[in-house]
This record gives sequence, structure tokens and C-alpha cells, in this order.
Amino acid sequence: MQTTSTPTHCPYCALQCGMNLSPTPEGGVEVTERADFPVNRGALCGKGRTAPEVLSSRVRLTSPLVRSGGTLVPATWDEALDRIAGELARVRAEHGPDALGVFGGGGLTNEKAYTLGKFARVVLGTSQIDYNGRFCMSSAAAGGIKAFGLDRGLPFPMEDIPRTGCVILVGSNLAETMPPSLRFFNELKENGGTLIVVDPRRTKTAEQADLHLMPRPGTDLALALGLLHLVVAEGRVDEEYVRERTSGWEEARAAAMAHWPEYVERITGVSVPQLRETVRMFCEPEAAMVLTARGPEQQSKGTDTVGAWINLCLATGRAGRPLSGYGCLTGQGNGQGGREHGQKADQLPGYRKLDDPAARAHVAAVWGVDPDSLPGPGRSAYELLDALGTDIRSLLLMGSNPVVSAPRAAHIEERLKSLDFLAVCDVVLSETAALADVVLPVTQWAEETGTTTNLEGRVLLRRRALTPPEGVRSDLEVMRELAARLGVEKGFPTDAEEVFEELRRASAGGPADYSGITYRRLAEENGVFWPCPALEGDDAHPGTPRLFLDRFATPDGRARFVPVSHRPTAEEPDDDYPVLLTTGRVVAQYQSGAQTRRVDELNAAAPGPFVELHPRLAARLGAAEGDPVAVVSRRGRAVAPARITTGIRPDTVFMPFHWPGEGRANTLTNPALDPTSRMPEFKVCAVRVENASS
Ligand SMILES: Nc1nc2c(c(=O)[nH]1)N[C@H]1C(S)=C(S)[C@@H](COP(=O)(O)OP(=O)(O)OC[C@H]3O[C@@H](n4cnc5c(=O)[nH]c(N)nc54)[C@H](O)[C@@H]3O)O[C@H]1N2
Ligand SMILES: Nc1nc2c(c(=O)[nH]1)N[C@H]1C(S)=C(S)[C@@H](COP(=O)(O)OP(=O)(O)OC[C@H]3O[C@@H](n4cnc5c(=O)[nH]c(N)nc54)[C@H](O)[C@@H]3O)O[C@H]1N2
Ligand code: SF4
Ligand SMILES: [Mo]
Repeated sequence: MQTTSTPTHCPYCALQCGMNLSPTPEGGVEVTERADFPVNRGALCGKGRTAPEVLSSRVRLTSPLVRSGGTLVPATWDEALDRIAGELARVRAEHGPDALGVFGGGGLTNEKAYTLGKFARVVLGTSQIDYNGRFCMSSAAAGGIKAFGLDRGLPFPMEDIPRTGCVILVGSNLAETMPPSLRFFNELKENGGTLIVVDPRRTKTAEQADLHLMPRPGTDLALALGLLHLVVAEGRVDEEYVRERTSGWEEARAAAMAHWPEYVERITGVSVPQLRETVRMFCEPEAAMVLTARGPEQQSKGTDTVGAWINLCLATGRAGRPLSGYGCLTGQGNGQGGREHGQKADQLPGYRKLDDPAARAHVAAVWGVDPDSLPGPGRSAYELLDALGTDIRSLLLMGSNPVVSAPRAAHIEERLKSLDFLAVCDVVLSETAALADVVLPVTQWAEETGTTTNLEGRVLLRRRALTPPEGVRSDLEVMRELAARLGVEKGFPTDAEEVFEELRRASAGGPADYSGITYRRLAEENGVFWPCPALEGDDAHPGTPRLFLDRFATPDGRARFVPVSHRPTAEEPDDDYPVLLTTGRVVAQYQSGAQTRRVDELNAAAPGPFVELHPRLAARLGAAEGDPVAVVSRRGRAVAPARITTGIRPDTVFMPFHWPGEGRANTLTNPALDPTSRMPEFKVCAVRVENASS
């Protein structure tokens, strides 16, 4: 037990707020202020403040569980690990390595994500690994790679935001999803800058905006194209920048010119005067930014949509210049690092590509295996979950709760139940863990050391602050033990720093190069931005807070315009399903709620699901505030109390997705996938709404 306070970072979102953990007389820890971390300067949201409650043995798992006679019963670690290894070996012998699926999470530390990818490819020999980050920022990642040749959520630190001239915030409700970050936008306004928010709902974030555009869900692509049309029509293109720093302008320009403002107004519901005002506010200042989050990204055309917003930045010279740029607000605690080190279907550590022979050779050498032994790219998250029980017969899951968070969740629940064997590592008995054949209880953030990479690309050190309870082991220990039981004795260290040292070598020379970063530097420097290559001699690379200022990461150094055109959502409303459903978050619950639904204070603030709807729609149903309403889609039916507000479009209803059961939003959502990123269309599907009062 430590007696002094330990500086560390929050277990939840990608802001990775700094906090101190101070010992309590009872032997636990409490969160105290840590003012030296520049992203939050001591401020925390309620989730971060109450995070230690999930460390309590009252709510967490402290013994492995093994299914016996239909129920999960406590077992020893050896029994549980033997059972998993035995089943994995049996399935592999009967059906081949690709019958073994692995599913990871963007909340896992870099060390865990790296080890999970290595475990899948080296120990299991399977190509069938992906993770929940696919459901999160994959469209922005794909868009960034297409345009800039590199995907780092924000290409600049958040502290640049107050000094730019205008920010267009597209589909982010950061007042609820990253509350301490609101400070940067308030400072922007104090400095004379402006904030434009694009959201079909008047959220707490939209209330802060100088201009709020309220498009119909699923039409952000048309909106961005209409703005680019006006930029051209009004002579606001930065011709010199376009000539010197970009390629592909003519095709992108031609595509945008087909999107007349009046046509865009008809598609989006955003009026032509509002479009003109947006262009004026964005183009007049010397510098400006576009930031997207899940609103425009979680669509079956998310990649093209991100491309269209990037085109707007490029045409106006607002990328790769000081205080200007396009950025994606990544979501999960290690949403950035989790997408760089190989738990993604097509990826090797350092953001290398699994189908690149040089990348395979480099990583195979670090791992001490034959490059030809590494499997090829596998399936994306939804496709992997959809294949459970058919060609994938067993699944090892770490850091996700898809029973609540996957699209078309009732179907995915059935797929999980149809597996020969399911093993889940978790800190609590999540809804998905409850379906498992074996559940392993693991250590958490405050009980283990590891690194995360926040939404700015800043690599951070989380330090161990207390001793874990009896009976739990770390994810790294789990993988070491399973590897050993499956015949791989070496290469799976359980010490996080040792794993990080190997990750440094594996990432060296890759796009996300961590080779110049050490635990010692992270402790001393309060985080280091990647890329940070190791240098010859004694010099240390300073890290890279700002990307693209001299050149983009493309072969010719130019940013690439992408020619994109509007297309409808996968499921447009019709007579049977005339209303649009969109989904998202509330401030007091996190994701599937597995952790935050175990905290009393958070449940008091956000006790359950609801359906947000406009008074006109409510009147048509004869529903009053709090009445149960049913939302029905082609996938199923969910029921939750009505929350009536003029702050939503009358053609749209909103549900948060944090709860299982009758009010589960994902019973309804459409798994239509973006063709490039394979992102499901969480943000729009067609529904009908009924009064469910008896
Ligand atoms: N409290 C809390 N904070 C969180 C999380 C959490 O679960 N709870 N999760 C973390 C994670 S992993 C993530 S990814 C982030 C997500 O952070 P955000 O992206 O801010 O969260 P969402 O609520 O999913 O979506 C943002 C907004 O998109 C709007 N929207 C819906 N449809 C559309 C559309 O078609 N176009 C546009 N422009 N907007 C639309 C919604 O009305 C919503 O206000 O939050 C992180 N922080
Ligand atoms: N309708 C709708 N659905 C959505 C979204 C939406 O906007 N709308 N957003 C999507 C997005 S952006 C995301 S990111 C996903 C997230 O959804 P999920 O993938 O379900 O994410 P979490 O609820 O954070 O699940 C993490 C699980 O891992 C456990 N855990 C935490 N730390 C550790 C650890 O260190 N090791 C292990 N082994 N387990 C740990 C937690 O207890 C929890 O059970 O949901 C997606 N689903
Ligand atoms: S904003 Fe995110 S990182 Fe900060 S305290 Fe809240 S959940 Fe934690
Ligand atoms: Mo996310």
C-alpha cells in the first residue's frame, strides 16, 4: 500500500484527464486534484471523480467463473485457464486457427492491445481479431489516411483551440462526453473566436455555439459539400495553398459544384442563409478548424463524410498550418493507442499494415517468428461478431461489452450464445461476461501500470496506485498463462514496461513510431506526442505535438482531396418506418455502462434509458413526459420513457445506448457498414414510434 498520492489518468474517455490517487484510511484510494496536466488542469467529470468505486470488491469480480450445469460458478485460476486453453486447442484442431476469434477494446492500454494482437497471430495463429474501436473512430481514421497519409485524431494539442479563429464542431456533444474540454471552447470565444456546432439536437454543447446547424441525421456529407460549393462560388478558395500543398482539387471541386446550396438545403434542412453564414464565419479569420466526432462518423458513409469536411479545410488552406486543421475527437481511454498496435484486423504494431511485406518482416523479426507464419488481414468487428457460431467457433473477448454496444444487438447476443466456447476477461460481470463459459477477473487501471495515448496523440503513463484484491490477475498475466498452456513459453512478459520496450522496437520506423519514448520520459515529461523516433547518440527526439506543418504524410507530401458525392443513408424513412432514430451518450454513463452503472451517484444522475422526442411527435402519439414509448425498427423493438423537448428535430428521436434490456437502443440500430472503414450506421436508422402506455 502506498502512503503518498500517485499521479495518474482517468480510466474512461480519450481526454485522459490527469488525477491523483490518494490513499484512504480504509486502504483504498480517492481521487484528488492534479493541476499539472494541461488537458484538464485538475477538472474532472463525475465519472472520473467516482472511478475508484468500481475498484471496490462490492461490485467487481474477484474469482474466475466457469460454467457448470448451465450456471457460472467460482473456480480456481488453474481450472479456468486450463479450460480456456483446452477449448481453444480443441477448436483449432477441429476447425483450424481461423475458427478462433479475438475481440479487443480501445480502453485497453497500449501494452495490452499490443500483446493481444501478438497473442492472436503468434499463439493462436488466427486472422480473426478486431476490436470495438471499429465502432468508434474508424471512419475518421480511414478519412485521415486517405487525405493526409496518417491517422492521428488531433494533429495538434487541444491548447491550440482557444487561439484559432473559428471551430466547426460536427456531431460532438463534448459538453457531456468530455466536459473538462469545454474550457478550450469557452476560451476561444473569450478570445473573439467563434464556435459552430452541427448536431440534429440542441445539446449542451450546441447551447454554447455562436451558430447551431441542425441537419437531418445522416446528411453531413451533403452539408460539407454545400459549404465547399459556396466557398468556390464566393471566391474563397486559397488557390496558392491548393496549388502548393494538395492534389486532386479539380475532381473534388467538380463534385462539390454539383451540390447547389438549394439542393443541400432540401437534403439537410439547413437553410441557405445558414450555409452562407457558416462559410463566412469559417473563412474570415486567419485560422480555423473542423473537428468531427461520432455524429458524422458513425454512418455508412462516414469515411466519405470525413473526406468532405477535410476537403473544406484543404480548399480554404486550413490544414497543416499553425492553429488550423482537421481533427477527430477520439473517444475511448486509449482510443488512439488502441488503434495503433495491432488489435485491428488489418494491422501490425506502429500502425503498420498486415499486408505490407516489409512490415511483416520487421514485426516478425521483433517477435522471433517467420514472417510467413503471420496470418493475413481478418474481418471487421461487426462482421466478426456476425460470424460467431458459424465459421468462428470460439471467442476470447477482452475490454468490450457487445451485448449492449454492438449494432443489431439482439442478433449479436444470439451469435454469442451459439458459440462452442466464449471466454471473457473483465473487471465486472458485464452482460457479455454473463454469457461466457469462462470469466476471468482482471486488474484495473489503478492497480496496474501501463500507457495510453490520448486524443491528441500524447502518450501517457498510468501508474499503479494500490494493490489489487486477492483473486484477480492482469490481462498480461492471462495472456502469458494461456500462451504457455498453448506451447509458447517466451515472448509474453507480464511487466508492462518490458512489454513497452518491445513495443518500442516493433513500432520503430512505422507511422506511429514510439521508439524514442520510455517510461522514464513519460514520468518526467507529463506525456510525449508520437511520432517520436529513437535518435542516434544521446539526443532525445522531442515528440511531435503538431503534424503536417511542413508536409503531409503522403508519398509526395501533398494532402489529397477526395472526390465525394452525397448519397442517402442505408435506410431512409418510409410509410412503415417514418421517423429517424439517432443514438449517443449522456454525461453520467460510460459506453455499455458496465462500469458506470455500478456507481450509485452516476445512476442517480442517469438512472435509465429514455426516448428524446419533439412535442409535435409526442402530441401525435398522445404521449406525455415520462410515458413509455416504443421505438420499432426492422431489427426489433425497444421501450423507454418519453423525454419531450423542442431541442430535437421533429423528424428524429434520440436514445442513449448505455443500458441493456427493454430500453436497449442497439436492439434497433442498423449494422449497414461503411465500405471502407466497416463502421456501422449507429447514428441513423428508420423507426416508427408508438405510445406504449397500456
Ligand atoms: N459521458 C460519456 N462520455 C463519453 C463516452 C460515454 O459513453 N459517456 N464515451 C466516450 C467515447 S468511446 C466516445 S466515441 C465519445 C463520443 O463522443 P460524442 O461523439 O460527443 O458522443 P455521441 O453522443 O455519440 O454523439 C455526439 C452527437 O452526435 C449527434 N448526432 C447524431 N446523429 C448525427 C448526425 O447524423 N450528424 C451530426 N452532425 N450529429 C449527429 C448526437 O445528437 C450527439 O449529440 O465520448 C467519449 N466520452
Ligand atoms: N447505438 C450506439 N452504439 C454504440 C455507439 C453509439 O454511439 N451508439 N458507440 C460505439 C462506440 S464509439 C464505442 S467505443 C463502443 C463501446 O462499447 P463497448 O465496447 O461495450 O465499451 P465498454 O462499455 O467501455 O466496455 C468495456 C468493457 O471492458 C471492461 N474493462 C474495462 N477495463 C478493462 C481492462 O483493462 N481489461 C479488461 N479485460 N476489461 C476491461 C469493462 O468493465 C467493460 O465491460 O460502443 C459503440 N456502440
Ligand atoms: S472527461 Fe473523460 S477523462 Fe476526464 S474525468 Fe471525465 S471520463 Fe475521465
Ligand atoms: Mo467510442
